[in-house]
Order: sequence, then structure tokens, then C-alpha cells
Amino acid sequence: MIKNVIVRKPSKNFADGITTADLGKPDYEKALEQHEGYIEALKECGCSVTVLEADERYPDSTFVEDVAVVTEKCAIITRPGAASRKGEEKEIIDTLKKFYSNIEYLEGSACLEGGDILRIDKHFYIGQSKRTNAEGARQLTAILNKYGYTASAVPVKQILHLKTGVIYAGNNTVIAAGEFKDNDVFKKFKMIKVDDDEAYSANCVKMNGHLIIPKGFSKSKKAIVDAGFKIVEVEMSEFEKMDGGLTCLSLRIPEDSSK
Ligand code: CIR
Repeated sequence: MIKNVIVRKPSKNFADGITTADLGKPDYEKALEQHEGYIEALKECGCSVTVLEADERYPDSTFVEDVAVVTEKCAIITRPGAASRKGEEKEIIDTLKKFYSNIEYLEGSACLEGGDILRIDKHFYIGQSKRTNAEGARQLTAILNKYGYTASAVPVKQILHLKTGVIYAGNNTVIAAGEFKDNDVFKKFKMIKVDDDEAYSANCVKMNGHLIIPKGFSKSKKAIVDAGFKIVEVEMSEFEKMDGGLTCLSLRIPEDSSK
């Protein structure tokens, strides 16, 4: 069960963030509206949402998932791999202190972004991508082990983050796109395979018995509903233009983590 979720409003210079998507410039007002829709969807799933003010120093700071890894026992402050995002992680610490007494930090040459972390039960898959290096994976694994979790690394070759291409939907099922559809690591799970022309829709948020999914991907929607999942749909077009999926926009704190 997830009770508390943290989000950060998009900054006015949101369009100056990093993107590889060739979908045009995002509209700030529309992004704000979609962000509000995302918050409403979380509330519909029973969450209490802490909404942080926009941080104009960091155009990508609305993608708050990347700056911490949160579990029911501890929060781990990451070290973003993208140069323009370094420092964002410091701005989440005070907020996480309201929910956690155990806060851990990655150090030194470690790079790691939360989008690369996929949790399935007590195991954490750590994507090694352009944003997360081997030292980041090593340090995170050591911290997670200390709290009784296991972890293993998964190479991410073609996409931004691990969770851009694979998420856990619950009920022993993953939703996967692209390079993860045939990856042996995920063969032990039931898999909903997303078509290449709907690859963006692999990234959904599992939330208290629901899956929050992006609007406009009819084949994925049908496959997810047919597999028995209850869905809540949100408009994400402006975030998609900035390579941001649904998970990127929140830190979802598992229950029993509060002091
Ligand atoms: C970036 O490239 O860092 C942002 N424009 C998008 C970050 C998306 N975050 C995520 O997948 N967790």
C-alpha cells in the first residue's frame, strides 16, 4: 500500500530540460494541467500527495523519481548522472526527512537515477544506463542489502532508464517494451509486451490496486485491461516530449516508512 506520494510542479523553463524525443516543444500551461491530472489520479488511488513548488534552477526537476530511491525502511538520495541535473537531489532531502528517520546517500563517483530502479517485491533491479554507473549500482546494492533487500544489475542499452522500458504491474506481471521484451532477466514473470509504436506506454504506475496508464495507446490499454488490471488514465503528452514517463513524476513511499 502506498499512502504518501511526493511530486514537484513543472518549472516554467521545463522545455529547456534534456530530451531525445522528436515530438516538438512542450507547452508549459498544458504540462501544468496534465500534472494536476496526474495528482488527481494519485488521489483517486487513495494517496495523499505532497506537492513541492517548481524549482526554476533545474528544468528537469519535475521528474522527482530520479533523485531518490524510497523503500518502507529507508530513503536513499541518488546522484543524477546528467550534468544539468546534478544538485537536484539536495532539494528533496528536507521533504524526505518528514517521512524517514533513515536517510542514506550515494557518494563519490557514483551516478544513479531513480528511473533505473525497478522493485519487484524485495528485489531491486538496477538499470546500468547512461545515467547509472557500476559504482552507483554497487553502492545502492550495499545499502539495500543492509536493510534486507536484494539487488542485481540489468544493462540498459537503447533507452533512457530501465523503467522507461519495463515496469512491474503486480500479479507477477511485468509490462515491457523494446529491448526488455526478450530479456532473460524478466522471463520468469508474466509479460505484457508493448508494440514498438506504443513503446511509451510500457511505463505505468502501479498504485494501490490500480495501474495509472498514459492515454492514447489503445493496444496497450486493451492488453492491460484484458490481463485483469484496473486502470486510471492520464494525459501525458507534454511530459512524453521531454522523455518523461508516469513513474518519473513521483516518489511513491511504501507504507510503514513514516516515523
Ligand atoms: C531527463 O532526461 O532527465 C528528463 N528529461 C526525463 C527524466 C525521466 N525520468 C525518468 O524516467 N525517471
